This record gives sequence, C-alpha cells and structure tokens, in this order.
Amino acid sequence: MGDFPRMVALLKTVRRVAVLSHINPEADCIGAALGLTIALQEQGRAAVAYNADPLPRALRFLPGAGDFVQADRLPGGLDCVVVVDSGTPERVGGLLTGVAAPVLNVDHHKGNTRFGTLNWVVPEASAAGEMVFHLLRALEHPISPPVATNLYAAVLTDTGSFHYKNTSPEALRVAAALVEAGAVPGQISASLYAQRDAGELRLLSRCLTTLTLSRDGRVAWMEVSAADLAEAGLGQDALEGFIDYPRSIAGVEVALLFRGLGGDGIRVSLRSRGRADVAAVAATFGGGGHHDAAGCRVPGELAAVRGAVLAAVERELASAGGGERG
Ligand SMILES: [Mn+2]
Repeated sequence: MGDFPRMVALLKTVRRVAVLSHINPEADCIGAALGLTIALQEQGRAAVAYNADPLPRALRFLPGAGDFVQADRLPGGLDCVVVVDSGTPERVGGLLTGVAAPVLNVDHHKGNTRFGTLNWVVPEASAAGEMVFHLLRALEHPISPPVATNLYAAVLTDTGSFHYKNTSPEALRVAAALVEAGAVPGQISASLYAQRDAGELRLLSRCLTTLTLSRDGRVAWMEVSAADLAEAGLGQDALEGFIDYPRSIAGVEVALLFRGLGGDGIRVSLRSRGRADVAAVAATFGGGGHHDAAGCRVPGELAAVRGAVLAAVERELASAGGGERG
C-alpha cells in the first residue's frame, strides 16, 4: 500500500494539480494522466496534464486530449504534482526541476526509485490506468465515460490487448468496471489499432525484410533506420506494433526492434514471451520497463549496438534457465 492512504487524503484537499507522464508517451501513461486529470476537474479542481513531449497523433482521440499541455517547465503555485507510469524523475524530462509542491508517485514499474514525496508503487498492477481506477475509487469519485475511456485505453494497451502475462483477474475486473462506466471497447480498439496510414504498412513491409532469427530460433529482430522513417515521412510512433511481428513467431522467446535515431544512437524495443526478463537487459543499457516489455537507447552504430544487445539477451536467456540450453 505504501503511502496510498496519505495520497488519497492529500488529493481530497488540493486545488491546483499538475499530472505528469513520461517522455515518449504511450497510451498507458497518457490514458492514466488524462483520466486522472478529467476526474479531478470533475471534482472542481484546477488540474492540467503536462508532458515534456507532444501527444502522439494516434492518441488525440482520447477525451481531454485537447487540454493536454506540452511544456518544458511547470507553472508555480501548484498544490501537488502527480506523476504516473514513471519509474524515475528523469522519465518526465525536466518537468520536476525546481518543483516545490509535494510529488505523488503513482507507478507500476518494479524498479521505481520512489522519488516522490508520497509513493504508491504496485508492480502487480497491469497498467498505471488500473492504479488510477483504484485511486478514483478510494476518492469515491464516480467514473464518467470520458475517464473510463482513458483508463480502458491504458489497460488495453499495457496488457497488449489482454495478450500479455500481466492480464490479471484484476486487470479484467477493472476493464469490466470501465466498460460498465461507459468505455466502449470496439470504438477504443478501432481508434487505437485501426487508424494506420498506408505508408506505415509500406514501412512495415520494408522492415519485415530485415527480420532475422538467432540460430536457435529463440530470438528474432527487425531493424528500421532513421532514413527509412524520413523517406516514408513518418515519425517514431509509426512503428507502434511492429515488434509484435517478430514476437508472434513460434518458438521466439525474445523479440527486438532496433531503430536508428539518426546520429543519436539506436532505440531498442524488447519483448519477452515470459521466461526472459527484458527489463533486466534494458537496464544494463540504461533503459527500463517491465519483465515482458522494455526499451533502451544505446549510443553507437547499429551493428555494434545490435551485437551488444543480442549478447545481453543471450546471457539473460541462459540465466533465466528452463530452455534446452538452460
Ligand atoms: Mn504503464
């Protein structure tokens, strides 16, 4: 439980609240942040969702997205700052710099550094959105359809559409309660997963030609260069879901996507199908995430980065045991 009761008590008293989520935002952190922001607004608080990065185009359908603020610094005079889905203060960019108000840390990353004034960290939670649901229940705040839509999008995406191991009974109970509160699963899934640009699929077809498997078939990876993205006229969020293809191959235990950042190193996304802890692999390169889904940014050229990361994946698979080569 940690500081949960004190967090609830504090949230009942505050007026001006900033709700922060992590850089390179995705639907869990944005859904959790917008859901909480809207609920606080419904209670008459002056709540605003801030992020150091822009809102991905694909998430603009979420209720409250129009009031989302991209900023480098927070305004003064805040009563509290809530940070969702972020394991370290650096994850919110520079937004916590110079903040005097109490910081409420609401997160489900196992490695969370408990950087808040009050910390509520639940690694078993499927999504930050699931945690915000429980927070609103504790605040006795009835969940409105706009809030339910945001929190459902958060749970849906962080469980990989209820495919991943974190699809717990609790995740499904919360999802059911959110549907009862007005979230419409078909509409939300269509908004998240059926709004692709044809250019994204052309980029995917190109990316699939780089698909490579390790000799034992347990590791599969694909690559995309900054030039590929630029040529397609697409941003990083065009790559959403690409990693599901190598991950879907029978026998694959770890899937990776290497993306060139044009002189800024290589961004590596990692997915495990259960045995390997890819968060541990990402952590050795300064990244983070969850047991089954993690990422890191590694300086250097693609070939060198790929070699180093694949070696670390092999070590992790070896130490995880249970396989033929255990
Ligand atoms: Mn999350």
